Amino acid sequence: TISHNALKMTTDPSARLCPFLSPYLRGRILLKFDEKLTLEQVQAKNPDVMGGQYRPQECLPLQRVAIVIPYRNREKHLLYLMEHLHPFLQRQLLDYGIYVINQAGNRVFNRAKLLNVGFLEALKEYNWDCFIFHDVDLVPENDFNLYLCDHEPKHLVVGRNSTGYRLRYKGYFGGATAMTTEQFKKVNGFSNEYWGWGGEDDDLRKRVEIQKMKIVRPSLEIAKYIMTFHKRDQGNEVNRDRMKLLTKVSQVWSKDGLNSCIYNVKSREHRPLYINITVDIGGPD
Ligand code: UD2
Ligand code: MN
Repeated sequence: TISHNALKMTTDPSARLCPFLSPYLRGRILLKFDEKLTLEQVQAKNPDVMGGQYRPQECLPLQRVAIVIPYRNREKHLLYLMEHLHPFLQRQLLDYGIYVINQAGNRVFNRAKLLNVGFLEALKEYNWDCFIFHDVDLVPENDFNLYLCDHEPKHLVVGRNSTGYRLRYKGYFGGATAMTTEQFKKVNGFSNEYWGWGGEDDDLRKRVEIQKMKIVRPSLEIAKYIMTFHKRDQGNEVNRDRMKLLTKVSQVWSKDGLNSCIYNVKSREHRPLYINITVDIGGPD
């Protein structure tokens, strides 16, 4: 389903690179969430998104960006994110695709392993340069928060409404992060061993530090998000092993990650607004 437009454009001498700062950016927007919004309405507003992908025709995008969303049973959050993220990414003039990685069954949730699956599966479809690992319930407020990768791993969520728009703690690396395909391979992706809530984002930060990479962040003014209200989900209870796991990162990172990620894809569908991959990732032993 992926056309080879980008390829054609690179061989076309008249093709021009898209600007780093697109003229369509608007800055901070007051986000509204309409209770009655439907998927059909969001689809109708995004006729140029096809099978979860979009690419501007007017210029050659700077990067091919895959957005990967760990998911189970958060329909409303996904709808709001689709409503806001598509126009946001289009204003940034990106060549992008949105992958929703849906955990099959009722076993304990594993955000990090789902994100590894998304990375591996997305690269089977297209030569993505940049990955944005993105919670389903976070909506960016300001389109100057560019969904592009940097020379170092980039943390996109500096502030959220629910925590007074402040960095939660020094080294915090959760919510939404941008890493190039190379950067993510270098750290062997996320650990697959974090079942339930918490710790997996700190584990990734440690992997980044072990590789002597440095986390960068946009300014607070720009990197603001709304997290739509939610309670802790069933099947995603606090992971009591997380502190213990975090003490072992330097010993296990090279054996636990992309190179040990075992899973079974149940279905892959190019829906109008996103690519849905439903996957069985097993459970803790
Ligand atoms: C924080 C982090 C998140 C992650 C988590 C600990 C922020 C903004 N986010 O989120 O990145 O590190 O702590 O694991 O700091 N999900 C589902 N269905 C479920 C459970 C989870 O779709 O049943 C997905 C969904 O994309 C959600 C994400 O996992 O946004 C993180 O789970 P959460 O929202 O319950 O955790 P939260 O808000 O504490
Ligand atoms: Mn959340």
